[in-house]
Amino acid sequence: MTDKPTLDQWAAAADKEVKGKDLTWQTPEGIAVKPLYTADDVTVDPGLPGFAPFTRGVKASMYAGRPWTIRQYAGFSTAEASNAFYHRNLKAGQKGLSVAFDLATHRGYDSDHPRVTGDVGKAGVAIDTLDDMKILFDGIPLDKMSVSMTMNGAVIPILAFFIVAGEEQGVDRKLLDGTIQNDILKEFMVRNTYIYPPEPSMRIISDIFGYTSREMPKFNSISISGYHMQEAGATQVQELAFTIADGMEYVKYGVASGLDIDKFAGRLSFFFAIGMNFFMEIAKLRAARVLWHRAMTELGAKDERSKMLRTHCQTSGVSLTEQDPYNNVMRTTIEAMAAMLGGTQSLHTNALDEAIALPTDFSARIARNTQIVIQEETGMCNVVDPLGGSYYVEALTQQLVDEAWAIIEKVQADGGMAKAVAAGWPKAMIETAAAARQARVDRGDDVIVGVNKYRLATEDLLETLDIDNAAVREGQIARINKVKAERDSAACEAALQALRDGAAAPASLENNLLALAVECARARATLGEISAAMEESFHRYGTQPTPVKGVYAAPYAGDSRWQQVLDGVQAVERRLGRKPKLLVAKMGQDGHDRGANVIASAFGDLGFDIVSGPLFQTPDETVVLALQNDVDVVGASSLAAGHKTLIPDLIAKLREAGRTDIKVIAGGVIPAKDYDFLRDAGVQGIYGPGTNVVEAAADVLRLLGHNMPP
Ligand code: 3CP
Repeated sequence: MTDKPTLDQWAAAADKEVKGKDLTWQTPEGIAVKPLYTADDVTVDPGLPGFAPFTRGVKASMYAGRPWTIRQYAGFSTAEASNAFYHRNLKAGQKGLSVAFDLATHRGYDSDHPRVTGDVGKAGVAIDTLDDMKILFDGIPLDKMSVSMTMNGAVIPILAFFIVAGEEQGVDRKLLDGTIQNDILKEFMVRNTYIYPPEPSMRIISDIFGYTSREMPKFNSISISGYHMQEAGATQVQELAFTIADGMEYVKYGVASGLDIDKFAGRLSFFFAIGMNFFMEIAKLRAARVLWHRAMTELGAKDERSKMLRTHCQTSGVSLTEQDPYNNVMRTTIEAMAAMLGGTQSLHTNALDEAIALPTDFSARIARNTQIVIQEETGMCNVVDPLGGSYYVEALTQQLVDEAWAIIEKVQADGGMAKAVAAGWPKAMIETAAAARQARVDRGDDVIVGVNKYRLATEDLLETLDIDNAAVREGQIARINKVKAERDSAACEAALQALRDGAAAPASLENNLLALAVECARARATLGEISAAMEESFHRYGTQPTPVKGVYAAPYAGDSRWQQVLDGVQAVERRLGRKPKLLVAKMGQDGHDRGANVIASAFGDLGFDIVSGPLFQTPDETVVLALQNDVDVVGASSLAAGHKTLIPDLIAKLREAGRTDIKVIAGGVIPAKDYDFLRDAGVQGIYGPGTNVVEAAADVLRLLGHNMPP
């Protein structure tokens, strides 16, 4: 009988095979992943599923008892169109609903508001009135179907409409089942669909906790979201740490508002992104449960249900590519498997065209069937936590717990997440990670198949969905006018006045903003009116972007192409007598600023003078900023489908101002089929997803008359 080989013998054998090459992989979170894990690496017993700290899952039987909810996030144009889409999907095997609202709704504007002409019905459904909400759920019993609503800014009017829509369906509030995202801290950090400043926004959340814990015991009052952090470029450790820290902050506010922790904590839920780092994502969900259990124990929860982290997951949008888009089906499948192996409660799988447009019926079917195939064909659901006990997964889980807890402790030492967000360091950490990732991709260090490796010489055009935004807006405005004409205006005004008074007064049971807004919804006030009533006391919040410096440039030290572009910028500078000036503009209600910030950072590192425009500008405001700063180029970043309305408008206004010399370029999520339209409108450079930023800068230099070599 031969002796059992030792670890040293294995190391020697492996070393010989690879001729001494170091096989340790440094992940973006700075974790050194070894090529082999053994029992020696497992330091903590993960216990059993259904028992604290729930490392192996929140239910004892997990998917063997009930598979996760197939919950596809969707909504577009009108309530009628979205309702029809939901019915088709439910018939085809989807199990729960998840509503996407348009950005006008998110930001508390009715569709007739002049600031939102480019946003209505794009990237989600327009909801202005209770009538819209009733149509959205027509034929969908709100006591039987669990409905998730991704809403953070205009959370009070949307939840009020939902409650009254249920009421008018004859559903008792106690039976309303679902989730509202209601997670404002991450909006200030990464997603930017806030309306009010942080302090009143936190009051809104406590008021919702208070109302739902009394009136809607089955409803999940928040979905504490790391998803958008990862989308904005956060590493998995950052996503994990800041999400748990956000959750702790909400619990502290709830308790400070007078609520008993165990009365509301059981209905807090979570939401994570699942990207391509397969085992890291599995370990992340397991680590999240351990961390939440620990955090809630520290915060004084007694009931085990208060300490149980239940989560929704969505496969990663940023991992999808516009190039060779059928690869996205494989990416999403791998990510869906990570989500289920990590033990998610609910899952959205992205459609293959989701990097560039809203899903079509075809792409939505493939996305949904990705989950159905895993659930019904593979046998994967029959064993609880099948990776439990994997040396690698257990070791990684523990490592993530430790790394994330260190950040959580730093947040706590700084006075909690609200203070950390106000200080800005979590956002800066995420933006630094995003710029570093972009540089790794542009340099080819991180491979993206079909983008920076194995790129196709010619791409087939994919059929994508287009929304006739003008028609949707007209229809919405007609309905708003009809509702206003038919309602009892005195009763509506009285309800709105009570809400105004409630917002002006300190938080209390009588001044619960959701309860007051439910009265407004019953009286047929619009979403914009309800939001404006609170805005009178709370005011509207705005922030100024501050791009990070030097992070994008760092890995390019000694790179010859980088130097060529740097030289080009300097040549243009000599000719102009000043640095070339780029205004990075964000128009419309689209708050996705990762792309704009990465461009501002990278172009700044290359020597451009950058003007970072504030979020939510109108084309008029952007022109004023361009003229005031006398820029050479305006780069419009668009990720929410407003490009066909807002960018041509901007160019027209620049022409009116006699500044046809200012070049306009566009970047972001812009489908290839819109390129000709934009070029005809005067756009001189278009940079879609997968653009190499250094090459984009070279292109801009050409636009500025520099003879830039290819
Ligand atoms: C579950 N149940 C079980 C078992 N498993 N019972 C017995 N045996 C089992 N094995 C029970 C649960 O206890 C629960 O009942 C019921 O079945 C439903 O299960 P669940 O796990 O609670 O699932 P679900 O209702 O789907 O709720 C999932 C969570 C919820 C809790 C995560 O918050 C949710 O649906 N979130 C979705 C969030 C979402 O869709 N977000 C979209 C973001 P009880 O309740 O009675 O216990 S889209 C954003 C996109 C980017 C952007 O923002 O722009």
